[in-house]
Amino acid sequence: MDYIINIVEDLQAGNAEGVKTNVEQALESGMSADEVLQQGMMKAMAVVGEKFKKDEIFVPEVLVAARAMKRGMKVLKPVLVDDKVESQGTVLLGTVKGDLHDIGKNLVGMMLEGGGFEVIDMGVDVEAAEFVAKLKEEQADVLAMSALLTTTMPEMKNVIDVLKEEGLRDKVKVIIGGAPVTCDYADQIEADAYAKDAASAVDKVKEAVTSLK
Ligand code: B12
Repeated sequence: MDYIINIVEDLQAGNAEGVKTNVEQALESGMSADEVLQQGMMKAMAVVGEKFKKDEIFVPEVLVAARAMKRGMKVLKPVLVDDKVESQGTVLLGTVKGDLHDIGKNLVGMMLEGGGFEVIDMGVDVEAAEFVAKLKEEQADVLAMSALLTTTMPEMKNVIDVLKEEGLRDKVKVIIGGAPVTCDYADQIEADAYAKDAASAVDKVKEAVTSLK
């Protein structure tokens, strides 16, 4: 359990090497990747979010915490992603235009890969036209968009509108997520699905792909 306490503390302090070492040791001690993620890294990031909200810490501190989170995720990735699974379909993933948050998106990508999907990650700040061009090129089954800012959520609707204009809307399933996004919002903008976290994203994407076949 000490490893978890250390992960929570090191992540908040932005100690990437400490997070890496403790994640490795926690896994070696027999803890599951999910326990390390939920009880350690996600818990610490939630505290960072709260402190940021209350102006107790600022962007530089959040950035180093985010870097430490990514370092820990790098250790977890091979455990979460089993590359022996046969491909279940292709998912195009990205954070929408104007938004630079990618930790949650990356986690969703990892879990989808772990669930057997081929994931094409377009990164952050992705323009609608870029999503559309890539969709045409790759003929992906699912478009998964992330937004962490209330100001960038409307960009998800914009992407869906562009898909409609391009005649692509019925060829791809759209799933959306991110902290401010809700199921109601997904209905409102006519997305096909919403998931609140990376684990449920895998189930939702599986359902979506099945309904395409
Ligand atoms: C880390 C962080 C940053 C880092 C991002 C680093 C990075 N590489 O991602 C930095 C410092 C760069 C940053 C910048 C900013 N941030 Co910021 N940030 C955060 C913070 C603290 C944590 C986000 C995070 O990584 N959480 C951990 C991950 C694992 O959770 P998650 O992203 O929610 O993802 C999960 C689910 O949402 C879901 N999910 C996510 N994406 C998807 C996609 C799909 C398809 C699906 C199905 C599911 C899904 O699954 C994930 C895993 O379970 C949040 C606080 C919070 N409570 O969210 C603020 C927060 C999002 N930021 C905020 C703000 C205001 C900003 C800035 C505007 C600050 C500023 N003044 O400059 C800038 C904007 C920059 C930009 N243009 O994007 C606000 C947003 C307020 C709002 N309502 O819009 C928040 C909520 C903080 C706050 N309470 O004020 N930020």
